[in-house]
Amino acid sequence: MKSLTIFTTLLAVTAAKKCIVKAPADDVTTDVNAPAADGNIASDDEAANVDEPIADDIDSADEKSDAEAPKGKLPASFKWGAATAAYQVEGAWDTDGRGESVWDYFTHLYPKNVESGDRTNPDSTNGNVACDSYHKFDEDVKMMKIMKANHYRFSISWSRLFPDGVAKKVNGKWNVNEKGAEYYDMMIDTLIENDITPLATLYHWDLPYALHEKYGGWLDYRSQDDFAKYAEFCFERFGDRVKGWITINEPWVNCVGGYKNGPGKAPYRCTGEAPRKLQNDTTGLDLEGGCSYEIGPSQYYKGAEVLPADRAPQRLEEVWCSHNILIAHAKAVNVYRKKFQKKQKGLIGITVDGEAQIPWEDENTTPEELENNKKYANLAAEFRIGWYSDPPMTGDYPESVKQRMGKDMPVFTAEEKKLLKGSSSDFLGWNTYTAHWAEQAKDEDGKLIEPPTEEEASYENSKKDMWDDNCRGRAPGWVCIPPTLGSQAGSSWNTKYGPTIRVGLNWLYNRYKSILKNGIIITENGCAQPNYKVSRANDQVTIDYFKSIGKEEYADAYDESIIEDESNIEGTILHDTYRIDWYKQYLENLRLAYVEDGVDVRGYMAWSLIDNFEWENGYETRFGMTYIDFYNDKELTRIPKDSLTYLAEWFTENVEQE
Ligand code: PNW
Repeated sequence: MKSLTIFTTLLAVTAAKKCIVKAPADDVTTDVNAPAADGNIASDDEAANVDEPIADDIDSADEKSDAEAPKGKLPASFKWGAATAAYQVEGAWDTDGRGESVWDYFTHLYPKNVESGDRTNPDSTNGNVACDSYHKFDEDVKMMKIMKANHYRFSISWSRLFPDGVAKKVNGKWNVNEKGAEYYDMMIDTLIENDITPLATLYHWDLPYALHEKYGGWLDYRSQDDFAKYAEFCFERFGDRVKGWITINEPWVNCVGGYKNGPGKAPYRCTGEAPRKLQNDTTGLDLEGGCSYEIGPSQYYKGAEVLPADRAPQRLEEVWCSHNILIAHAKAVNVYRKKFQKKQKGLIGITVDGEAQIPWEDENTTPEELENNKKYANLAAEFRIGWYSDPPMTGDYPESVKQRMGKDMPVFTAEEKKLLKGSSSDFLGWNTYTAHWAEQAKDEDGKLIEPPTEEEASYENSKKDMWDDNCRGRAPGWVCIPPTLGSQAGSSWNTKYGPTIRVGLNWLYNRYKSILKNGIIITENGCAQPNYKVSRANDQVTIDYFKSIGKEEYADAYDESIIEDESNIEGTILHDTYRIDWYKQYLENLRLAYVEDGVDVRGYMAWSLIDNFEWENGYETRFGMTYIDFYNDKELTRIPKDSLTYLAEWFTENVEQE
């Protein structure tokens, strides 16, 4: 295998500190480069090798023994599996009494907000049928077996259990849609019979539409208690068998995608006064849908002004969505801890997403500038990840975010802080896909932009001096201007750069290791292969850039031969070499984070088990390790891709077998 050099500067390296640390999840004592106190990965000064242990500051005796030592493996207890989400796979949208979620309602209202390759097919722009896992779960289990999964991460559809979103227990009886609950009983039992441990997510973006109509969903503080009640039902009903709970999936994507960057994610709230476009033409492959005004009267917090129903999208919506969702998470955890955890002995945590941040450098970057960019990388990570991961760990938002947001930042009450603090201390879920470069932004004349002053601090100014992206720039339509950090995968926002998982694991672990009891679980990682919509073969600009800084191997460019060929399923779609290389790079970096850096990482869930409804990208972007022909195959036959068996091989070679 071609060796990848981890170059120090990209890892925001500080001086090497060598020490002996106990490997977290087993009894092996491992020689590691200890993570530095500033939140950045600690390594040696010079190049290190991804294939072999980081070696540069290691004396020759160590080098020799490292070279001869068997490759460090992950422990037998390592959680290994794949992930999906209810709305993306289940289908059966109105079967057995299921209620509508915001995804049902808004994809039906604005089908043009979803990409489709066949608009004559009314199910191509929504999750009405999807993979029909509601009826074909046995087929999914077969795929898990091929990859040798010992865990499966799935999500529960809130509106399948409580069609109007409101869970109530009256005289000892829940108002649950029993048929819906039986579906999850069946799933959980089937998994256990197959020696696969269920890892259940309570909320993966499919808010009951009734709550959106009633009070604007996450924009209203009442969502917190409704979520906690729904969670209570799930613990009570399924907690005898489910020992791993994830409260919320990716609050950032849910809130920023749904309440700001519209029309991407339901409920299609867009920043400011973006003009409403009416549902009309449903032909063609584009994204000409609209922002939604359909929303209930909301109060951001108790006692706040009541915002009228059917209003245009407002400033700060995603900030308040995040605030309420984080408190909702903490309230659900509180219910679990108080009523169930002791008896059921499960673990509970949140899953956050966000790019690891790599300080920008080019051939003109001075050492001082690089130091400054490292600071900005940490700052960018605090905004992108810490905003969501700090509250459930430390009980509050990062200082940097509060300072820069000023009076626009919601404030947790003392009681909320208490609930939040340590609410994800059992474990932290992290979904990792891509990395960003970060640096202090410059104006048109090349002068550094200063951070906002105290008076200037606001939502709009909070990041005025910060730049971070995985492309050097963005053209209209959010098209990437190279160079890019890693090669362009099949989604515009996603580039393949394996070290991101190692950098991010170190950042998170350094920040929370005194709080985390059972480490970090990678709850999602994966890619869509470059495809007819998003690809960039022979990316010479990126190759030249990496050459210019002496790190050619990081260009990771590809040629046309790996781009998915729609007319030939037997070709690059099933023989998904780009995806295989993705998993190879990321898993190797995860392994190194564990054996070399001493990061307590306890699991890895690949996204995704099967091709599925990729939100605004519909069925046109495939993240699966299993192919499904959504448009032509009524049976929705599951066909394993090469990556599914590759993962089984990786597991056998790199995880201790019992
Ligand atoms: C995740 N980004 O979404 C979700 O949890 C999955 O449901 C989804 O299918 C998968 O990743 C692939 O998209 C993300 O822009 C969407 O950084 C966008 C981003 C990250 C995660």
